[in-house]
Amino acid sequence: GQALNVTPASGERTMEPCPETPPNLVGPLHVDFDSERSLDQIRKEVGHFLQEGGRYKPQECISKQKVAVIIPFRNRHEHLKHWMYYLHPILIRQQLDYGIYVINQDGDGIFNRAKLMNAGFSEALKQYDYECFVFSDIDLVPLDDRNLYRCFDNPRHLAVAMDKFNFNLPYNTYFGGVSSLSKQHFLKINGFPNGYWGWGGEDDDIYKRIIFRGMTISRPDLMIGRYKMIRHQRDLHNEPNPVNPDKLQKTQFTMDQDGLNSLSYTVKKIEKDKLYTFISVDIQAPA
Ligand code: UDH
Ligand code: NGS
Repeated sequence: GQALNVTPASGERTMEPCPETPPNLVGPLHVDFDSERSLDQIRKEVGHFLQEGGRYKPQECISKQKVAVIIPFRNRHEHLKHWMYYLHPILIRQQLDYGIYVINQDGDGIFNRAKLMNAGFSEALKQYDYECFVFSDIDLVPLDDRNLYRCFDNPRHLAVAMDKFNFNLPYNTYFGGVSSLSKQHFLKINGFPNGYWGWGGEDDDIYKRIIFRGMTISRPDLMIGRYKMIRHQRDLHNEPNPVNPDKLQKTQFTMDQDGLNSLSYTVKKIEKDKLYTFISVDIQAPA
């Protein structure tokens, strides 16, 4: 039918939904981790677009989705700077209504990536009515801004072509690095497992949860899904845990008891930086 263009009253502007494809994307990006960047410099360069706590919302249109980016974290401050420097401009060009949540594991106990992401989901929802959750490692920067940090009809795996895997998937069911799930998807799988302490397997468990709940994996193509990883040594207190792979045999039976419905942690501190909200959580880690 005929579009009725009602002239807005003086000073008022009618806000349209943002276009399906953001108009300002540039495609392939140059990314390097050589430069020394200070947080202050980055706050100056990208901070003026942001609200306290690493929040952004486009002025020109209404975003399609409210997106919380959840980053499991401990002692990777160098990586944090690179991530903020590259990701904020990308997410702004993608016209997202977004917030960045760095979920810091308090203490020196064994690291638990999936439990931190569960805590991040819960904490982000206390801050804003998010409908989409992007879970990202701190050491992964996309090499193409057409890789949209939003949610799709099915849970999405975004980091499909990492440089360390020769810009390919290491195996077909790989779900590590960066992924997105809508609030609905996340609730449908009872969140992520809490019992994967140390390195390995939690991403495979999440993959299985998704399949067992009748969903499939959405992915960008291998050109758009390219990533550069920041090289690093193995962290302390995150050794490969030999009991983790065995857990994967039981996911189908344990997923209803282990997840969002059994999540327990305490918040130690919430700090709102210009570039991110930093939430320190005690996740009751074994020494
Ligand atoms: N993470 C932290 N601090 C830690 C451990 C993990 O912030 O101490 C977070 C961080 O977001 C990281 C993610 O959890 O990107 C995944 O952990 P990881 O980077 O240790 O996993 P990855 O498989 O590396 O990338 C494993 C060690 C490889 C050593 C290779 C030596 N050349
Ligand atoms: C698998 C791990 C995953 C891990 C993937 C890639 O073996 O958690 O390797 O690891 N699964 C298990 O341990 C059961 S990587 O090459 O990045 O070190 O993500």
